[in-house]
Amino acid sequence: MIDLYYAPTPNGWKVSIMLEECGLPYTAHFLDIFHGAQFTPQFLAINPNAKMPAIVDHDVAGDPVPVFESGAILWYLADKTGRFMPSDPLGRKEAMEWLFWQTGNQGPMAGQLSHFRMYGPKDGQDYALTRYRGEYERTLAVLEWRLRDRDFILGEYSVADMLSFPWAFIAKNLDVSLDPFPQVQRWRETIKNRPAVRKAIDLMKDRQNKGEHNAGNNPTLYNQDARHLLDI
Ligand SMILES: N[C@@H](CCC(=O)N[C@@H](CS)C(=O)NCC(=O)O)C(=O)O
Repeated sequence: MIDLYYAPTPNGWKVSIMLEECGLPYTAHFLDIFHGAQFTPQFLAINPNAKMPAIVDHDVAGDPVPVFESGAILWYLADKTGRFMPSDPLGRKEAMEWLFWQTGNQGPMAGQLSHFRMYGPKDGQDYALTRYRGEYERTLAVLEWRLRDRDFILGEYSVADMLSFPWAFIAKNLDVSLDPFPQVQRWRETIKNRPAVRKAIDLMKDRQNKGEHNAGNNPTLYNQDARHLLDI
């Protein structure tokens, strides 16, 4: 059994998608990041970065294994199951490139765009919105190029797609049109219609933040600094 610490966001979906695709038994626990559940000593022992998603794998010889960071979790699960990851050295190299690309580029840029567009203060943020919309669109263009001559990022459906799909899935919420990105649209549609993906995205749907928690009213989530960790 695997414990999944989760909230229904694009970063959370990456892991629920992989668990559903692999058919692994798991128990999903809502991590209430809106009210500070990420800062308990118990959770910090699982993820010292105080964010979800994270998992604890009990299906191992010896002590349970905690894993944090979505990219590392998908890599770990791919190794554990032997699925959704090429096995040859060059294929694994490409998988690693796209994994680092997602977690170092698309994820942070989309995350900041989402923050300033959906949860940030409404005044005085023109530059932030322009900057992060431009960077997010740039990452869509990277995917557009990559998908011009293959069905999925690594050719076959893999962890690379599961990591990059969620932030492309919510483009409309980020006020970004996918019209200039026909390959991304085609790829997004194919992945969206996979039964495992639909199930994963519906997980705890009723707990989604539709804007009720924002920078104006929730300093636990949106105005963090070092003290959030040092004062524990
Ligand atoms: N790089 C991390 C990002 C995780 C992340 O940003 N999680 C957010 C929700 S989408 C979170 O837990 N926020 C709580 C907080 O910032 O206190 C990953 O890919 O796992």
